Amino acid sequence: MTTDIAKKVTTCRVCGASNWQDVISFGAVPLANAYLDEPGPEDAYPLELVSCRECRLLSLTVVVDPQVLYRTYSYVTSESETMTRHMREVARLCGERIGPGGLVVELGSNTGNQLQLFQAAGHPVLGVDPARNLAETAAQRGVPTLAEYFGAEIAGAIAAEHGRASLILGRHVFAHIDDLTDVLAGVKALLTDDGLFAIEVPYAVDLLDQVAFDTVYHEHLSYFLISTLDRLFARHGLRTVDVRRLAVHGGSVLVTAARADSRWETGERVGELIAYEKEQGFHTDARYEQFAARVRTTCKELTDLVRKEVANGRRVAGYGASAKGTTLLNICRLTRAEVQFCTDTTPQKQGRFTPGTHIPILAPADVAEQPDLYLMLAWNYAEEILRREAAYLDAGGGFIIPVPQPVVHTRREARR
Ligand code: DWN
Ligand code: ZN
Repeated sequence: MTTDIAKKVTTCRVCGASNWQDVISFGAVPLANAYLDEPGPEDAYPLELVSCRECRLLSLTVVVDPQVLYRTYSYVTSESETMTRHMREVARLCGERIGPGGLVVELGSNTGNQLQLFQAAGHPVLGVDPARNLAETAAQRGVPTLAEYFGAEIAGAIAAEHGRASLILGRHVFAHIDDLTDVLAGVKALLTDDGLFAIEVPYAVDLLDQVAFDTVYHEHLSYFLISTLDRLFARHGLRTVDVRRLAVHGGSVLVTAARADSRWETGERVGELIAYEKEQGFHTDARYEQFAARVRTTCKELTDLVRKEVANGRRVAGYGASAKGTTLLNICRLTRAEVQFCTDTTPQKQGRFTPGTHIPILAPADVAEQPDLYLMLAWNYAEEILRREAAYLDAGGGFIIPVPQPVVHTRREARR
């Protein structure tokens, strides 16, 4: 499908091959963050995963125009305990390596929370984020932010005005970018000779192991293995220096790279994970076939479970109108008939409706009567939410955690 808004992927954005394995097709799905002011007709685009047989990039088959996806963006970096702790850890890990005083540039800097931590440690900072609404909020917080898409041209302009960067950071943004060549050319233009490029991306190993199929939506164009990223960096004159597995967003990796000829040595974890991916079959068609089968099972079990609870007179609502919730509700065909409302702490989402499924989104404080069960659409924060909602659980409430296999958590039991 090629339209003005969605263009078909032909060659692999990492290795240039066009030898794709079809993994799974979810049909046409609306954009994950396109919350509606009123329920009504919406555009939907094919949501299909393919795997490159040359480099094992897992990719969507269409690229939706980033001007449509990101110019105004409703996802605001979470200020939850989990995410705040995590961002401190990222600032510490990266800060330790680059030493004091160097410029830190963040791509997809959202409202500037991460950069504030670098500012507090004495670094000059600059955010780059195409969302004008978010860049404005960041600027009000004292985080200078360019409302632009990062690439070679912008990188040159930044280097000329601010000097070169000791660290270029991109948390959950690299997997959203189609033209990786332009971005990596920008990285090379902007980094100091021994500067570091650090990205945090969902790890394809965790996506498959956790059956986290709901993290597949049009914003996430790529799902990376370390071996795939390593190959990408090498193609562009960079070298992987380190990798750390992280629990955030259902399993992510913080991957650090530097210029191929820089002083940095490559840590052991890089080779270990590359070997692990091979051993575990992530370079074979069979591993992706198995994933597709598990997705179908999880989806069916979840739909059956929710419908059964509703048929038994239980009231079900969604907890967190996340982007992945859009995929989950649409793929499992759960609509307002099953899920009466969703709660979400983000003011920009409240009073609106979920894409495709048209479920009203409420502020948590506006829930008049708690449902019997919450379907946890922000399951990546499950631990924190279960702790925070102790009173609701004590009063007999329950949470359905949808992946890897749907499980109902109540005070009395965890059942399937
Ligand atoms: O890459 C992306 C990731 C990092 O963030 C994006 N493309 C979009 C976004 O994905 P998401 O919307 O699935 O992310 P979250 O952080 O899992 O979203 C959680 C949602 O739930 C937010 O809207 C906030 C809300 N929430 C809530 O209502 N109560 C979250 C928590 C922790 C809560 O207690
Ligand atoms: Zn490839």
